[in-house]
Amino acid sequence: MSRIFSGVQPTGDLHLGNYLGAIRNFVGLQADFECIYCVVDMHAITVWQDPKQLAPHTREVAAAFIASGIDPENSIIFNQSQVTAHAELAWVFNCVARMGWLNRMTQFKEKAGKQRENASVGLYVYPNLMAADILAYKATHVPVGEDQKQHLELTRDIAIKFNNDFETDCFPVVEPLIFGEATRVMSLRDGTKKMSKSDPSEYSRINLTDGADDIASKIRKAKTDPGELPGPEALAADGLHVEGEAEKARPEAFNLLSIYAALSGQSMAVTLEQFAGAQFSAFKGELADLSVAKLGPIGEEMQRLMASPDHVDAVLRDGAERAAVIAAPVIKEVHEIVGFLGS
Ligand code: AQP
Repeated sequence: MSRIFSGVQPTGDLHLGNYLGAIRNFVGLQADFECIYCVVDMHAITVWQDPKQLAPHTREVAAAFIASGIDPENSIIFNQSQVTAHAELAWVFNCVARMGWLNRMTQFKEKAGKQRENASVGLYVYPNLMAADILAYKATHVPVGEDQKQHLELTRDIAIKFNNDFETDCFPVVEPLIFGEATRVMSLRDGTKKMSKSDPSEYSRINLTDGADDIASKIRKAKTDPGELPGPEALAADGLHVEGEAEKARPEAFNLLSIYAALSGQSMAVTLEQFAGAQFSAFKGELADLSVAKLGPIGEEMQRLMASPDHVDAVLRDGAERAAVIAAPVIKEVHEIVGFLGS
């Protein structure tokens, strides 16, 4: 059976982008794959995290996984720092990956920004740890949002170089799984920036734990433009996606429409047909109702789970034990291949 690995960082309030770009897709994969879903707390500390908040944030991601429909009996849910294989393999990959490869990573450039000299070394080698997360389990498929595609390509490069350098077929070449509508959800305040946990504006994102009033008010205040809603004429020749120039001209409008399409489960073409020529005020009302209907039950279940931290911690402990059993022979194999004495 093919194996899935994916992770979410416990860096703050989980939002609609994390849900539509990642967590929602994790749920459906359980029927066809052996799934390992990780709360990547070691990735989180590549930028400063308040130690008092890291554990509650870790539980929040685990709660979001379970509340969204990931079954901890079948799938493995755990936090990364409980399984030492991630750090061990990441060191080996630090010695396989090339500086030139990491220098090309756009996420580092975006996150480090003008503070490059002051960024942590961990942030720079973040993609090597991500490769270790995936390959410690020899996962074959990785569901990610569009924004993580470049890191996944680096994982493939590391696997290929490791196999070539050591003349082995130890690691599989992983495939990204990128899903349908709204794989990149943008900020509600600026349609050119991705919706993100670390955006200082609460109004830039819909949190999974937001109540109905907050969801409605954030959508009501979402940035739009003075026009009416576009129709199917905005579609590209493939009839499926929005044409690039049209999207660039009205990023906020298309972001809200693609959120509607993703939450309703209908295509962008049908959504454009439905709202062609409508006023934003009417559309926003429908989007708010749909968002509350889809996210409300998940948020309530998350709150219920987070009120029982012992239960969530037990799920994470059990998952870590099961994950460690899968990773142990892979680490042993890597030690032997590299030539470490005492393997
Ligand atoms: N805006 C987004 N649209 C679609 N998918 C998204 N993801 C994140 N933001 C969006 C997907 O969520 C998964 C988990 O992301 P992460 O928490 O590991 O890291 P991130 O991509 O850095 O997420 P954030 O929210 O932007 O966090 P911060 O602010 O801490 O950096 C990934 O699969 C990602 O693609």
